[in-house]
Amino acid sequence: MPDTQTDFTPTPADKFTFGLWTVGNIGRDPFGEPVRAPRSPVELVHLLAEVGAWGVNFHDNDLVPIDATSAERDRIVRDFKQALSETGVVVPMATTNLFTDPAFRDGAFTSNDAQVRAYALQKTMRAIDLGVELGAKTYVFWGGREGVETDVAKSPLDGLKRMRDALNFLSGYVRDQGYNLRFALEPKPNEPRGDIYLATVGSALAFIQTLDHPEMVGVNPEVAHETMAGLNFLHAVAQAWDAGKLFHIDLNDQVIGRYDQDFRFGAQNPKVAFFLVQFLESVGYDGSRHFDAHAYRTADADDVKAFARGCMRTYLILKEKARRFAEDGEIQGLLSQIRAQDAATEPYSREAAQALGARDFDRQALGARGQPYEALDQLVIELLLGVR
Ligand code: GLT
Ligand code: MN
Ligand code: MN
Repeated sequence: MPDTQTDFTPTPADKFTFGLWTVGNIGRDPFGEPVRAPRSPVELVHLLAEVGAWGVNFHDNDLVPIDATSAERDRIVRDFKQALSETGVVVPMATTNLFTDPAFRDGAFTSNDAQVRAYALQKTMRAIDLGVELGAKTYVFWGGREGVETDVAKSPLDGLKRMRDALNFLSGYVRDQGYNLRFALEPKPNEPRGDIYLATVGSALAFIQTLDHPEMVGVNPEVAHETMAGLNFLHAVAQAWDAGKLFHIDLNDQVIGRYDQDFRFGAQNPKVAFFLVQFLESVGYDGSRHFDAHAYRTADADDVKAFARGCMRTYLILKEKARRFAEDGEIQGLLSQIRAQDAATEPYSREAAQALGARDFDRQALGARGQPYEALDQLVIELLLGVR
């Protein structure tokens, strides 16, 4: 039965990555202490290699503690590089922790304190240097603390201006250093701030066009974040792709209306995950498939591996389902039926406008036409449930 296409074993070509903070999550939450022992970056690289991941991503302080001396930094980086070369695990993406330290309690790039903003820029320049040294080509900006609990604290226009100033400064830095690095903004509506600036993928896409170097900056949409906002994740990803801005993606799962859950990919909404995988594979997205998720707090060390394997396996199963969808005669027959009345929209010309103005439409006949979307959707459900 299983052949090379259907044994669901991850390969480097799948570009599956995890952050150190994902498989390294120790299960702390606002109500409870850690439940899992911390593991070193070296141990986590070996764990990722064991489960078959291609790459590892990190925040500066996932690797090097914020208070490390430069000698400690050098030793940590040397050991980490050795683990990478022993395992073949690569570093496609890096980012900065601008949210844990109390200095960032009122934001980093958008703090009301210019010294905090300057410190955040310095910390990010150093973290960019570290990421590039380890091979990162994408640099993520998740502004968890960039926001407010009350709008009396800060004008949202100041928030936007300060974000723009910071990104312009850092684009200048990357260009000046000659780094081959692109930025990916990761929107989120709330948590940990009451309201985070640039709350959705759409907001980020519009904001990017106001930057000094928009060509360097794209987005890193996360399933859970758009879902928290009650939005359709596939539509957000499609818009990013359409704009040439899908530089990275954070895959996980989330129930609408709940706290930020970061569940295993496909754990909650397999149908949503299916259309997402089908989209990424069909358009030819060739970036990392980054699982920004963590195991349930109930998980022990073995269950963390089950979590990581589950993310990748579900992706590959859904990719196989997408292949079957494309080959399913009944599904494709209904799709052709739906598209039978389709034709390209004629571009504007005076003649085209005149012809359209003179055309007769049978409005009642148009309104009387139905579409077999119930039948088609049921076939998708049956495909996903494994009976076709
Ligand atoms: C944090 C957040 C994620 C971001 C990470 C990058 S950190 O865990 O919840 O969505 O991608 O900063
Ligand atoms: Mn998240
Ligand atoms: Mn994320």
